[in-house]
Amino acid sequence: MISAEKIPNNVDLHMNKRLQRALEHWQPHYIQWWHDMGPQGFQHYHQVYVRTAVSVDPSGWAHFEFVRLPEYRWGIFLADPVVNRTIGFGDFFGQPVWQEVPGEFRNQLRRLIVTQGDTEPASVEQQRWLGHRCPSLYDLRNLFQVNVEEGRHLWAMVYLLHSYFGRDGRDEAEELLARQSGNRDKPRILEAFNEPIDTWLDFFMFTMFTDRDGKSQLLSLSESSLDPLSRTTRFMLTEEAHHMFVGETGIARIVERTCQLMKEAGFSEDIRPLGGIDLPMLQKHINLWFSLSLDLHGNEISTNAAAYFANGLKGRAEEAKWDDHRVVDSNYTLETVSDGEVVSTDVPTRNAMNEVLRDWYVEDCQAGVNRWNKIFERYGMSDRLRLPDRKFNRGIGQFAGFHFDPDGRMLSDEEWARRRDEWLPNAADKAFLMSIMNASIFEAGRFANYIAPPQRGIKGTPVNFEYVRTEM
Ligand code: BYC
Repeated sequence: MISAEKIPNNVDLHMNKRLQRALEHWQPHYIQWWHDMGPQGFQHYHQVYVRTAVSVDPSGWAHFEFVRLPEYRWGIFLADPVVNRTIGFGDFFGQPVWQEVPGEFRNQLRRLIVTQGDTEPASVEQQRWLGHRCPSLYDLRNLFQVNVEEGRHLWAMVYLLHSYFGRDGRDEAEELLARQSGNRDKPRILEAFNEPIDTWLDFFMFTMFTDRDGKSQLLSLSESSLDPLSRTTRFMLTEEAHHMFVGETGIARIVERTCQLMKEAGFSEDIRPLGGIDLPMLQKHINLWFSLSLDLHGNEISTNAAAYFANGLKGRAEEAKWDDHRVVDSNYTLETVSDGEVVSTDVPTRNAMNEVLRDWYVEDCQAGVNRWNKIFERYGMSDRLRLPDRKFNRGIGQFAGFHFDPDGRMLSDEEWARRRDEWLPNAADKAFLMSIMNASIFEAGRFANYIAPPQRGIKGTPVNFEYVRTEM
């Protein structure tokens, strides 16, 4: 039985019989999915110190407690309504926002919500074995926090599907539990969500770069003229911030430890014999996850994106910062490939909305990389990490099917095949990472050799707090 008391919410679930009935059917399937595809080996005998959203006001929503993961209280929350909110962009600019889905935009909106929803369980699936190689209890707890919140983000999208899309929505909600990351017959929709995440370096890069795509996409959806979508995604963004914190500080702690080990090794780069993660390895993983996450923004030139913008369904990040909200007759200059050469092309800006959002994303990533580079400065080292050119290693869009080096120089197929391993992780890199992550560290306050401890614990707890407890 669905009990509104057990499901924290601010959508009057106790009065909404239709939603209760839909959830009654879906929720047991969700729990089964969590058991089958959620964190493996940590479902029954572990209590995890996690935060649960219990309301949307700043003081109430971050409630911390020890819970068994399958008993986490996944809830449904919308950010508070903005009084007299009007549509902020596109052809309907200035009109009141919609509280219901207009029939003519039903398919487009459903597609956006399903695509967003699909990524959430996908990421949990990708990360489900990581607990067995955790670098510390602190990191294990952070992994599970991210996982349960991705689960909640799935609930958020399912709430919209159940409430606004009738039978189709209920079918789509079931499908969200049926597709599986990496499954050949029923893969997840977007490619980066079918890549395995089996090392902690990949996990931190994923939460840095791919969750940041989550941030840019959620920011653009939070501008939507469909008010419930806007309010749902606005609240999701508050949780997303912690996921990026996990990624950015995770890599920062690895960089810190790498600098320490390089110093110990007499400023040699070769710290693999000391069990450390060397700089080329870090750079290769940046190259991989940044390029995969660039792909998630879609094609540079997209009539889908133009239609989403025109209809007010999906805007730009921080739309209020722009002067022109209709964008009817401006052009955007972007790079494409023509006759085997990179050329500049002007396209109507509406058709370039995926690229406009990608610009925002690249800038936000660059700021994070700059913060990592400060660590080298602190150690008096001249090494630096960097983002590759956005044409590098692309599988979606104008540059898919061509090869570029990290500086954006076009390469022949042969040159790419010869040099690929300089820029992207290969099997030997993976094997090395697995070798230094072959055991989990479950001792409170201890950290794997390749990563520095964090500066502080979660919610004022000491770093040696027992964040995950085993019950016998
Ligand atoms: N992989 O016109 P285009 C997150 C398809 S992450 C495979 O560019 P559009 C999170 C596309 O479907 C954020 N296929 O498409 C992070 C289309 O197919 P059809 C997720 C792709 O629609 C970490 C065709 O190519 N949120 O939250 O303008 C952990 C034409 O492309 C890909 C969203 O995605 C790809 N990467 O743009 C947990 C927001 N890219 O119709 C969670 C909602 C494109 O020709 N989604 N295609 O068969 C959207 O805004 C848009 O659907 C996209 C694509 C930006 C993804």
